[in-house]
Amino acid sequence: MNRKLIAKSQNHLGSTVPGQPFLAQSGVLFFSVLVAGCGGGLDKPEHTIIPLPVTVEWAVADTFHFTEETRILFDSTDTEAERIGEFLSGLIGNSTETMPAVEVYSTDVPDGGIYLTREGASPSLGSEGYELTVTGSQVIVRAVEPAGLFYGVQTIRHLLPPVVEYTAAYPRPLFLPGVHITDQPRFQWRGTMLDVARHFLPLHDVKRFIDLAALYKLNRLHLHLSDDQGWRVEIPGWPNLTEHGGSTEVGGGVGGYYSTDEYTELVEYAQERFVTVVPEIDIPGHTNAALASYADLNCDGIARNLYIGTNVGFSTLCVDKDITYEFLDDVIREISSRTPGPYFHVGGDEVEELSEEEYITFIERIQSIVNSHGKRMIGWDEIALADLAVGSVVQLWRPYWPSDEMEEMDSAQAALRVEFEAGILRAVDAGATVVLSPADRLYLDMKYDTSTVLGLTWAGIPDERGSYDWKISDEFSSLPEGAIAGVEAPLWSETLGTLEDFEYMAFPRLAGVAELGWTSASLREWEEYRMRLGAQSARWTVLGINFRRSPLIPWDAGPSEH
Ligand code: TNX
Repeated sequence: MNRKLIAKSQNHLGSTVPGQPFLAQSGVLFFSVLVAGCGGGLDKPEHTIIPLPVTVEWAVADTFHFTEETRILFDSTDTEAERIGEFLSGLIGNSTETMPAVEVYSTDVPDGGIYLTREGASPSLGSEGYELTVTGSQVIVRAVEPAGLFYGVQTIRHLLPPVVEYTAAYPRPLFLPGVHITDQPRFQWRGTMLDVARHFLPLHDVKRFIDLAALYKLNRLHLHLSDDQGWRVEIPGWPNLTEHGGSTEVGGGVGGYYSTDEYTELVEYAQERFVTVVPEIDIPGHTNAALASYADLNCDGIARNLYIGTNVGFSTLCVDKDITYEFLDDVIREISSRTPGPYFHVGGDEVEELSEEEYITFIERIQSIVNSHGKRMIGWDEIALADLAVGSVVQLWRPYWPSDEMEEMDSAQAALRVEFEAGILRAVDAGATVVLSPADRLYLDMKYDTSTVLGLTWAGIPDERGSYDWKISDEFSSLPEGAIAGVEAPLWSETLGTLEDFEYMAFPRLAGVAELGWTSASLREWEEYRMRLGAQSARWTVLGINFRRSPLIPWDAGPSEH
């Protein structure tokens, strides 16, 4: 298909309808007739940008060609824009003969200029939005904050061919189609979680995961740093935690941990990609690795054996001992001091060895410790039992939210759901916000289908469509919109041993979660999305991602230009 046909289909749509860039009903029909010839619906996506931007207007007569004269420009005081410009220059340099120079902007954007600027950006773009304008002679990215410039550059990346992702053997011509995009996310929390406790991932693997998350404009990386099977971050003064507690993992393999320097390196690496690390130390349960490392943390004073199985619920810190709180104060202070983001995750899930009263008292005490170190507490949804402070965050994970299915449930199960909802709403009333990670939709460790070898099934088998094709505000209609901080897809690793395993469970679903968090429900449409998703395969292949070639997705789909 040549560009003229796209032009025609666009002309037929007329100027872009705000909030509905190209999915106007008639447009889809006309487009599919032109492209597919007959039958079958949409055969080629119009572009391959994920998450889908708010508005995309093509200026098809214009094409910006990268040449030896191409320069990336930034305002003299904007060091962040310079850094983002260097990133873009590196991408372009991968496939052209010369890397574009990154230079201070002086007067007018010259022909061949790519200008990254915070001047003149509309405040309505918010802290992560951007405006991208590509004409025949210039590219301009405007944003209020550096994050927006970074996301504008990620969109440019999606408009460029996959060859920019690696050092090409020989130079190739590169160009960008003429376009005007305005874009900003629906939710401020667009996250994923790595369970490095059940199986440890070395630093470079986590960095790679951060790179892949940033490509899809995800902005939170929750790290599950401790569990029964392993303690994964060094705490000064408590060396046994990592030396002994970090020495193994599920199945008995060699574990590992991040030194304080490595952890610092990781959070900085993430921050440079506008990803906030959310460290989790799961307490009071899921603590066998700590209980094996220090006998004093146990009520009976006897150190536990290391644990390499996958049961949950059997361990707890001794909530009656002072040393428990001295220990936790050290842990929370040390990690918080190395974490630039505002959150500290305390886990709080699946505690079977404490009474409800003991649990509540513990969580409230920990909340004040977290706050005393300048952080906001976040925890799994069980923490809603406690009195939460304004600014605390509840991460909803249990698939217990009331739904239509309740009509078929017995009354005890239905009552449990009503109570669950009431608990979360009570926390919201107290000033907490909610991150949505409903396990039946967003748990990336759930199998894709019954034949998937890796993964678990306890919450369901959400395939690519199941995790993407739902409306947050319909399913969680009783939650005030302002109370929903966003979405996060956890990747638990009981069954995942290597980065390849992690990638297989995350891709393609993580791209869908990114779009769920970024793009309004009114713009998302499964049939159109699966075309854009299919078109990621070329980029994922050159990036070496071990993704699942799901039968639901047309993997060879791609706009014919690139
Ligand atoms: C539940 S989600 C857990 C984890 C498991 C996961 C496996 C949550 C707060 N607890 O301990 O790893 O299920 O899917």
